[in-house]
Amino acid sequence: MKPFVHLASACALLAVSVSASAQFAKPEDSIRYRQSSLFIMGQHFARVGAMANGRTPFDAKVAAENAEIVAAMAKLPWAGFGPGTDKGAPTKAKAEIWSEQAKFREAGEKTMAETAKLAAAAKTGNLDALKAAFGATAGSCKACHDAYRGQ
Ligand code: ASC
Repeated sequence: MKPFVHLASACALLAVSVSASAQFAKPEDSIRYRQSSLFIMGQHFARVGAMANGRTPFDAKVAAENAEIVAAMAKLPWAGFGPGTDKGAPTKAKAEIWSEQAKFREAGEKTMAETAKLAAAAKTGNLDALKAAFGATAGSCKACHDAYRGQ
């Protein structure tokens, strides 16, 4: 069962990567694509975070809508890190992304998993569940940024 699950998710990831990378005419487009999807993800994640941290009143519907967008956006950036896209436009992406591809892919998969859990938690309407999932998701963002995002 387990190897099959791993294989299935690897295939799913590959399918996303292949179909999305085929759209990119040049490295600059890949870089813009990954930056754009991460930017949109960050904007919606911040709205969830404002509620999780009590800076704005908790509205379960708004939280769920935003978390849903975060989870959808989290699927996209990875296809934008294809071979030869380490330069071509201003980018903070570190060389380790391409020299440690298995580890980078794992970090991406972790973020996709955590954002899926965030969306599920938001759907329950339970603020404590949202707070816990927000913290775990932020941790996965930070781990990847610490390892793979430069200045
Ligand atoms: C955010 C955001 C990130 C993460 C990260 C977590 O809100 O835009 O990139 O949280 O800062 O440490």
